[in-house]
Amino acid sequence: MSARLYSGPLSLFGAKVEIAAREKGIDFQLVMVPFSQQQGYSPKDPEVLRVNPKRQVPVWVDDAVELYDSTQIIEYLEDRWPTPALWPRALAGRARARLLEHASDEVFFPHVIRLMGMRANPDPVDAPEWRQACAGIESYYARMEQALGTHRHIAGDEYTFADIAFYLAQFFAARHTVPIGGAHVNLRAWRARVAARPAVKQVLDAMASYLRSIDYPVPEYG
Ligand SMILES: N[C@@H](CCC(=O)N[C@@H](CS)C(=O)NCC(=O)O)C(=O)O
Repeated sequence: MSARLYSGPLSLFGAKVEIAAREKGIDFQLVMVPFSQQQGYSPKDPEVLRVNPKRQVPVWVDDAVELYDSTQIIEYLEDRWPTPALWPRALAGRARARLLEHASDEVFFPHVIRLMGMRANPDPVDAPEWRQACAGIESYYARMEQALGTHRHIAGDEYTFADIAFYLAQFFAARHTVPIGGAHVNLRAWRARVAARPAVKQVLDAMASYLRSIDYPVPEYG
């Protein structure tokens, strides 16, 4: 049986794995679990419940392994399908790319999650928590703009999992009103470079179609 990836139509972490698997040309089946804006991930997919005690997507199942957590899964994909490599070969570069992938999920994205949580409030823009989350996103953009400099990619010149993670995270930030501003010329050029990759385009186009199908706005993502 071919490998299966359980994901959701608006799952950043599922999309991270899907892009990585497509970049590597892996033969896998994408299973979109039940999801709606109103009900969230309900009912939970039985395979997700069986494999992941955290009851979350993404879940990866193939003949050799059953895995959950996007970072665990991409590490396995890299070991099992090493070409094309999505971590740098050199030790320091590899460590830096891993840290940036982690920071995208655990430092940058939590600000976006805060914005998502406040959207239901009558006037979230007035709340100090809203302004703090926006400031956190903006200061991360400023740091990445500086760090990127003339490099082609987030962790140096090679395209890595760190690019995939941060590309998706900034797309969600843009969806929640904080896109990369025009002053960040390096970051915007990087965003266009990553968006042009066929694997990224395929996954983002599907996410954008889903958003349009439920009448949600789609930010500029190229
Ligand atoms: N750290 C996990 C996060 C996974 C996660 O937050 N998944 C979300 C969708 S993007 C989910 O399944 N949420 C449903 C729930 O928590 O019940 C990863 O990297 O895979």
